[in-house]
Amino acid sequence: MNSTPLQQIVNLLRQSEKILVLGHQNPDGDAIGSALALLLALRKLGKSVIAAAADPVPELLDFLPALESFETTIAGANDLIINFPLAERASAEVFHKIEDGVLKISVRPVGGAPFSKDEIEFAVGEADFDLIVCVDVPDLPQLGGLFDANPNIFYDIPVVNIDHHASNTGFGKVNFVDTTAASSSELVLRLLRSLESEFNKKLLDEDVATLILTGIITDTGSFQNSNTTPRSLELSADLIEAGARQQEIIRHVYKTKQLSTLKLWGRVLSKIEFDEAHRIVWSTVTSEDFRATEAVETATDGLIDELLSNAPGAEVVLLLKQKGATVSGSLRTTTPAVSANEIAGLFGGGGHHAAAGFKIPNKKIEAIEPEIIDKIRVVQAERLGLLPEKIENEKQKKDLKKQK
Ligand SMILES: [Mn+2]
Repeated sequence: MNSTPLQQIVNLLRQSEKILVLGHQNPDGDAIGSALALLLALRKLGKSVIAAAADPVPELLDFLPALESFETTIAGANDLIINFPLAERASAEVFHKIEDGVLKISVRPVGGAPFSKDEIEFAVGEADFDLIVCVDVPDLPQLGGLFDANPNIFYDIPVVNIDHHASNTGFGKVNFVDTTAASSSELVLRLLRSLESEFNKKLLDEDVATLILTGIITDTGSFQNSNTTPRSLELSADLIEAGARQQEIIRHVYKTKQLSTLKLWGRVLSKIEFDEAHRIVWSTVTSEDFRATEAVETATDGLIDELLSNAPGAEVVLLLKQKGATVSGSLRTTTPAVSANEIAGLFGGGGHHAAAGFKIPNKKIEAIEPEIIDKIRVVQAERLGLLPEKIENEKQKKDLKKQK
């Protein structure tokens, strides 16, 4: 086949009627914006579309259009589903145990009468799709619970892979992967333009434009990160012309913060550390920070960009977060000479050249922070030509700078 990935995707979408659009777990503005923009556009073409990611939409993004169509589960092909119509009951609790080789499920009404046998309906789950489109997903395990619950559908149903991560594994039947794009949303916009000319139908309305612009704005840190390209600015101008609600996006994503979030950011920014010689800036969010401020986990969204803007002279910016038993790291680099993707790779992670991340299970930040910083120091020392025993010496450091 000598057609481009974009043409192949257009053909697959033309042939498909029931389409599943998936974003990565812990979905961000780019994953959600891409998925919902595609969902709205494909529905305009008469397709039946479901969009999903393994985790709910962060509170920050609850202004986005079409959110009611964003699911956190898809019915598995092997699932037996039991429906309990709530009727007058407020809610219900579910308990289960396995006893003598029998799975026993109890359903207890909350407020209202007990359930009776004849109220209950049985159904069989079926993953009834003829095409899967993954957006902003570097590899299938990044789909999280959606992949774990339905691994077979990714072999039975053709998969389209639309992404911009440098670490993308090319897992699709068709791979539209462009690592020079600042966001997956930009790639979705290019796809929508192809679909518009192919079907001779306008797909880019105000809601679709707002969703795509959200992806671009969140992945470029509102055009502040070094991954911002002339193309992302051009496309954003087109989107605003098409009616994208840029002020609404900025207001929700950057200007509205809960008190608990401000307290958390204050704590994290007050313990910011700067290794001037190695040009590394970092800070940490410990379990104690979350506990003391009562902030939710998503309160750290955007915090790495705040570190970045508070770190002139830094080439590597790192934020370490404790999430349960796991330490997760977000990395940004400010010069093309240092790859965030490569540094994240030292810790089993990956991402883009200027932005990447990693996860280290079963560790406490306090225990692992020095080791992580030391490894990054080694990378920087090598690149900057620093000799380990001399870096504490201010004078020599300045001399080194002069020589550059
Ligand atoms: Mn992205």
